[in-house]
Amino acid sequence: QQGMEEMWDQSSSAKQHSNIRWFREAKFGLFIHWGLYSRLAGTWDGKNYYGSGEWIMNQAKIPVSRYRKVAESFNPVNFNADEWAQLAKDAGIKYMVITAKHHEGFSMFDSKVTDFDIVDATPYKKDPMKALAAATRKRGIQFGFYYSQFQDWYEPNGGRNTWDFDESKKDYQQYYRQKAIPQLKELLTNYGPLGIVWFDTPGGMTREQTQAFIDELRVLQPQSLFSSRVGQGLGDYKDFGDSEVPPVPIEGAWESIYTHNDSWGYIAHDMNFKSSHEIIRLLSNVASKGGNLMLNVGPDGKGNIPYYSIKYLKETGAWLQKNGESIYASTAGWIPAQPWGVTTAKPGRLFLHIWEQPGNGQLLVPGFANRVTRVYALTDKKVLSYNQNGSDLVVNTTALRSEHTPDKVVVVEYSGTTPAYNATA
Ligand code: H79
Repeated sequence: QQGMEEMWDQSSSAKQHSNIRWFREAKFGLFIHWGLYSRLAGTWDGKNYYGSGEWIMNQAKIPVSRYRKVAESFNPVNFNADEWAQLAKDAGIKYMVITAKHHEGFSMFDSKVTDFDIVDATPYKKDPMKALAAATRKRGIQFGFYYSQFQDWYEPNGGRNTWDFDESKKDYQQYYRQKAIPQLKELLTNYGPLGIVWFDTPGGMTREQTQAFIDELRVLQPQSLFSSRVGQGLGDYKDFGDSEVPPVPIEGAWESIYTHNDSWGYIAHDMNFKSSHEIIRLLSNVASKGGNLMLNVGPDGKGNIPYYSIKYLKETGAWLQKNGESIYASTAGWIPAQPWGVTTAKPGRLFLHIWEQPGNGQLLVPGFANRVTRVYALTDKKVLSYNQNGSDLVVNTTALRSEHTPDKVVVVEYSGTTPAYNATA
């Protein structure tokens, strides 16, 4: 594995993983939280919990002995890998990351490391990840696993179960050696080439140990990207905090992650789904800063993706069908957010994502010094008139008015080199 250090050491931000390009161009990912918590659906002993469904074991302080029994009634007979992958495809999704193991400690894949896994502990007895890896690959969608590498509330030496186990007696290194690393090796061996390994909430390791942890896994799949939540400033791309978009464009590869409703894991009483309008604006907003949006859905314990997630994802896909040119493989817009919306860019073109059209139709693009050669609506190529006064560009958008989309895209073609980001525009 000569030359691997150059390939992946993001600690000096100038270096990039050699396989980062697909990720940078992808722009839209689907995150899936699915585990035993999905079967509990936010309710334990008759009490409803809010927030994050995947935290119910922690919130209700459910003892391992009782939590284990949840597996006996986890039987996702409606799970259909092709339907999930096709939904992702129809939504315009380019990569999918699913929870192989969340903090609850339950493995949603066939693991020889433990019997607390979907094949050994549930009546379902099959490995849904095998089918999903195949179904996504068939459709050209990059496939990846979320793996909670430190927290494991099922294991005496795993992170953060304080209600069953004594923190002071924990040996985290033993947990890493006996479960996390062997399971990650299973995931990196048994499911074909992975696009991403998505770590979360690191703990108990120094920078050197984190580096060694990465080194040991990297050998198995040098092409796979590791998320920055592996910890200690390492990883191949940057993940911001949950539901966070940076205020200004950010260099390098990065991702914002959002839930579709208010929870990652399925909660039956959480109906606060973002509409397709909100998703589309979130997507263009994140793209306008140069990043990817990975949007999460939480399938239920039977394997059904919630009705509103299907509906709004498909609507988002329909918009992307017509407007994807302004999103995929775009870079951050060099004009900052305006009262009417945001911008994304490609060489020689600036895309105006018009969320709110000015009442008189006259759209001001400040700080536009390059000579404009053509302005047109992206979907129907209808040419729009414009005026350039010094560095102000004013586009007459009245011809756009009949369209009712959450984000009407206008393309501005110009000559000259791509301007630098103009924070004051
Ligand atoms: O997988 C999702 C979260 O479960 C995980 N990261 C995303 C991708 C995550 N792990 N830790 N945290 C997020 C931060 C912890 C937040 C908490 Fe709470 C606040 C834990 C307890 C209070 C949220 C609200 C969860 C339960 C109530």
